Amino acid sequence: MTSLPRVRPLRGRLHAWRVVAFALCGSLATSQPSAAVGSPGPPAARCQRAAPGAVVPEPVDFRSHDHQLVVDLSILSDVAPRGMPRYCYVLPTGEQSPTLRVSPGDEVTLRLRNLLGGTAKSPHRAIARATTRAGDPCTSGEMSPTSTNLHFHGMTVPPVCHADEVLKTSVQPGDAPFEYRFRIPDDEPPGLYWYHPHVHGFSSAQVSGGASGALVVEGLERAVPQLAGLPERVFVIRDQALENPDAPPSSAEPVVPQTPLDSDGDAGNNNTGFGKPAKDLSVNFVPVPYPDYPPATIRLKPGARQLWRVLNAAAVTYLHLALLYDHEPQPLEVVAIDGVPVNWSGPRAAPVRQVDHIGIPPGGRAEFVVTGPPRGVTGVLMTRSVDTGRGGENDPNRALANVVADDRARAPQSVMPANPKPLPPPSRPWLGSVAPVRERRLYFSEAPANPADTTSPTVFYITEEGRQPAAFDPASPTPDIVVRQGDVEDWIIENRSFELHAFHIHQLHFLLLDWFGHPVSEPFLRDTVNVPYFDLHMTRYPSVRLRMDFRDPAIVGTFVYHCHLLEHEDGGMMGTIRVLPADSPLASVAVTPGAL
Ligand SMILES: [Cu+2]
Repeated sequence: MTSLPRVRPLRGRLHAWRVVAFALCGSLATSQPSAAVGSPGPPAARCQRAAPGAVVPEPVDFRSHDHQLVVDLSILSDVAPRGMPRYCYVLPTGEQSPTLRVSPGDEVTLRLRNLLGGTAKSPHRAIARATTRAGDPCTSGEMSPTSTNLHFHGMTVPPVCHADEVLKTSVQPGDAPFEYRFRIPDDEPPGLYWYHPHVHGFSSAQVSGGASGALVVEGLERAVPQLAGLPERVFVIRDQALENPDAPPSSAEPVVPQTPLDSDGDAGNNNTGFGKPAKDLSVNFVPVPYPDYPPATIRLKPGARQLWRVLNAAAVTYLHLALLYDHEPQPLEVVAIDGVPVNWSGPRAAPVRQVDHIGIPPGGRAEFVVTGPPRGVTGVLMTRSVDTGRGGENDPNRALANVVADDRARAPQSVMPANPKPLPPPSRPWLGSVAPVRERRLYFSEAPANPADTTSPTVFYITEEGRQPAAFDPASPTPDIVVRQGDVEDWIIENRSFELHAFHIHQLHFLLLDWFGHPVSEPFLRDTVNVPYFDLHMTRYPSVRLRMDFRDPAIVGTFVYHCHLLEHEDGGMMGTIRVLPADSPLASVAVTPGAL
């Protein structure tokens, strides 16, 4: 799988890692009253979480009606019993993190109320405090522990206030509910997207505290007819600070070297597949804490086939999923990546890609069909270890959930429509067949804040070749990159650091052309991709080549690209891009040394 980090095989019973060319290497009514949140309740009970081992609940579905989705969400925070901050999105009816379900052409009205209480801490507060102009939430740019906003990850929605703008939009506690209103584009690929806060300096704290939810653009069965009539369910996998940071690893694990902490205080990669992880994981808020990883519980009728829509909403943790029955990896029939059907390039592409493991970087999504275990067999959904580099976090092997064959298992709450109409043909030529007008080279790098003190905090950069590395500056009025709407560019993203990074850009999808020197031919698009880490034995920096699509006439304005490991983004690894109107003079587009 080309966009995956290189991965160690599990000891013993799993098949050896193979290089795979395919780069996978009860609903509520809308129109809730807007002011119905009322008293948020006692602080310790605002963001309820399940007990370890619990049956994985499905997030409540919140569907559009008559092409309108109207939803009131409040963001709350509290402190868990062991002192960790929690965040949650709550409906007026009390459910957390609803799955918003829309169709192309629908109008979304989302009223966000900020009820944060000020429990967040960020090591990057000094950076984030650079601009403060409180008042109008569209222009304030306030970035503080209690500021918040929303990003609709993957959606091709305009980068303007009230739609999907995160550079200036900031909602404070006490503000009136802030209204997001936008139309789902007619050509939005059907699949799994998500929403989360995007306040620079505080994204990691809020997201790892639990502020995230799924957004489904309906119609995947229109691209993949094999899905017609299939039950489907959403799994949101989050990470959070360790519940038991001082515990030794389970005695069932081999003894491995002590992991050093990285500059963020996370357990560093020990390159064994075992030992203390950087973060705990949860599955739809059912925690699976270190050191014993008590699996959550997923029940299916024996042999039942379901579409699983899996979102990696972790702030820093890479997922590498496998489904084992009697220790044997089971086929995962992948139908969409990052909200895009795997046959998006056209009818000649296969609608289903079969793999037996799949990597998902932070921010990424994978949608695949599984077949439940036969009667009498209990399977396990696990995440295998990911080698994040000598400078990366420790992402060891661990179970996520037992997958139990149960004749009495409840049917999932959602079923794919039975008689799908085919999707209309795309409005623009396939991105892979469009010649780029320009090539740029960008690179990830890291450096200690004080060059004379290698133990000082790490500053994170993403820089266009030819410019000086500089941490993201929210006060800067000058975009880092300027392009023209209508253009297609190739971007080479290099990694000059010793850890994995995940490149993400707002407002558009891109085509992966080359991963770590290997040309790939993917008939689908992504919005988040791994960039392999550098190590001293390498003779050149690892890179990916991406074809960037600025043809969408709705995407004009200024937005961001960044690493989706949110500790890195908060620490400076973000840049701005301005897409000028198509008729702008060419001279206004910065042409870099790598231009074609
Ligand atoms: Cu990163």
